[in-house]
Amino acid sequence: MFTLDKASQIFPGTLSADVVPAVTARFRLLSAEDQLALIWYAYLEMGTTITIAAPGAARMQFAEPVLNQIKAMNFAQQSQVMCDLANSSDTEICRTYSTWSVNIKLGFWYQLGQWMAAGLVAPIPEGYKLSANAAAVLSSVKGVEQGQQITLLRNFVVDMGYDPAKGEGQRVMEPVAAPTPEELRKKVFIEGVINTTVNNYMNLLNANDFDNLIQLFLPDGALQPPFQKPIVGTEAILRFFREDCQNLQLLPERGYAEPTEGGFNQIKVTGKVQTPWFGAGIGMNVAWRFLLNPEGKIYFVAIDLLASPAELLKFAR
Ligand code: ECH
Ligand code: GLY
Ligand code: GLY
Ligand code: GLY
Repeated sequence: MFTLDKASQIFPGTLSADVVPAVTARFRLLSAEDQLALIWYAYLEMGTTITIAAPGAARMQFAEPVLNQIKAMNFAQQSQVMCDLANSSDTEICRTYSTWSVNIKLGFWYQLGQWMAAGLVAPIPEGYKLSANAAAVLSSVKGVEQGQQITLLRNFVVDMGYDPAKGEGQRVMEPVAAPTPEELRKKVFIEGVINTTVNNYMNLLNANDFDNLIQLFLPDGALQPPFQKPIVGTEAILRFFREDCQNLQLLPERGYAEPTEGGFNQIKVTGKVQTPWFGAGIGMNVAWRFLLNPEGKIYFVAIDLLASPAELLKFAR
């Protein structure tokens, strides 16, 4: 029968954007000063073509005490805090940072970026010169498509801070908003796939209806986000949905379904995903690889960030 390991290998011809983990690994080897400057330059450059949405108050309230603490510091102290975060030093602020959900971390840096631009928080020193390695990493970041760029930035931000519990500790997340009312929900159409579970998955996730969405999964089902290990079991998956997946826009385009052993079905769908941070400004090219049991419950689904737009049209096994 299917094991998780075997399930994760369905549709092995799917090419994901390996450049993301590769560049992330090179970034991690840089000094804290280089890391911060590199992000600043990349962020400035991206800002010339796309707009990032301001995080809402519901999210920012959690970061506010630390943000105010930083705002009250002098430039030297502020620079130290930012370097500590990049260095994953064991400090109070680094420990607090690590308890935050991804979107709170992003909101925190969004605010610091605004304050850096306004002169309220220590800027990257004028004339700062990136090391040769950092310059090479920056040029790699600039060279990839935008969906891959924001994935890199997000990785950089997620990796900062100091977590003594290694992800097992208490998590601070923004409140979960009410699901979209039934009458306002739009339904997806997927060319080449007629499958209730897959359509429900897309529609329920788009409506932030996580309590119904989780019912589509088997109790020991798994979901594998891009470049991550599978999240196993409905309790952990539901927590991930509530913490990390609000207001995503899934735009599946086409797919391919076929029966496989034991009465299971494997279904690959490709299309785009938008994050609320950039709205329609950035469509990430993704594939969903589903493995459904004979009753149509999800045993496994992987979400891959695709290497290139050409992957959107590839359905061979
Ligand atoms: C400044 C300089 C100093 C250092 C720092 C700075 C600030 C940086 C800032 C960066 C902001 C970056 C942001 C990035 C957002 C990226 C979002 C992404 C979202 C991807 C989502 C996907 C969803 C896929 C999924 C699907 C499913 O079906 C299941 C769930 C799930 C400049 C001050 C640090 C401010 C805002 C990449 C792909 C489709 C798996 C989630
Ligand atoms: N945490 C997986 C993603 O949002 O990309
Ligand atoms: N990972 C969730 C988001 O980007 O909004
Ligand atoms: N404004 C960005 C977000 O809600 O994720």
